[in-house]
Parts: sequence; C-alpha cells; structure tokens
Amino acid sequence: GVLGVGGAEPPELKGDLLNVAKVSDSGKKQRKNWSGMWGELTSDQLLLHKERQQEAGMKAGGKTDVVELCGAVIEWTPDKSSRKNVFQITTHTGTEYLLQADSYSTASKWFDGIRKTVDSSGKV
Ligand code: I3P
Repeated sequence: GVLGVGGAEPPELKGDLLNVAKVSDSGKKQRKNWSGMWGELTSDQLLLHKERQQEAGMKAGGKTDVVELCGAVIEWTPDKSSRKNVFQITTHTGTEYLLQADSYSTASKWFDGIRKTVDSSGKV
C-alpha cells in the first residue's frame, strides 16, 4: 500500500501468549528453554511479560524482557525447532529469540506486526 504523508502508525499488538526461547544473548549461545510470555508490541519494542497483568502496568516486579526492534532482523525459521510456526528475531546487539504459537494465525499476526515495526524503525 501507499503510505500517507508522515507514514503509517506502527501496529500495536497485545493479548497473546507466545512461546519464547532466547537462544543467544549478545552473540553468546543460550540453552534453548521455551516459556510462555505475554507479548506487547509498542512502536519500537517487543515487550515479553512473564505475567499478563504487566501488560496493563498493574503489576510491578514481574519480569519483562525488552526486545529492541530498531535494527533487528525477523525471519521464519522452520529448521530451528521441532515446533511449528517458529520465527526468529535477531536484535542489533546479536541477541536471538525464537517465538512460536501453535496457531498459525496468531504466529503470523505477530510476525507481520513485528516485521512492520522493524521495517519502520530504521526510518526516522
Ligand atoms: C531441548 C528442549 C527443546 C528442544 C531442543 C532440545 O532440550 O527439548 O524443547 O527444542 O531441541 O535440545 P533440553 O531441555 O534438554 O535443553 P524444540 O522444542 O524447539 O524442538 P533442539 O536442540 O533440536 O533445538
């Protein structure tokens, strides 16, 4: 589609439980350990909340992983897991996350949203 003057607002998503495995931390390989995290896509970050209430800012102290999307790369990675619908985000610092949902529509909705954010975040 054609973007209007000023570009489109980045998409924002939340409310889905995503399976997440951090497989590299700044280039250092991590043991693959899947866990369910509540996703929240902002204009430039993917927040991964351990607890759902954190989405609403209702709960302090819970764990949230912040994935910076500026300069990140996102790709489907069917060969990196026995699970279906797996995609990978590699941040500009070399941290790699695998994300997965059993529902293809959920996985593709997040993939598309994150990809749009990645694409728009380089253009200030
Ligand atoms: C891993 C665990 C992961 C699995 C991974 C295993 O074992 O079973 O769920 O990834 O496979 O190594 P462990 O808990 O002992 O570390 P998938 O679920 O994505 O297949 P992998 O090594 O082939 O990635």
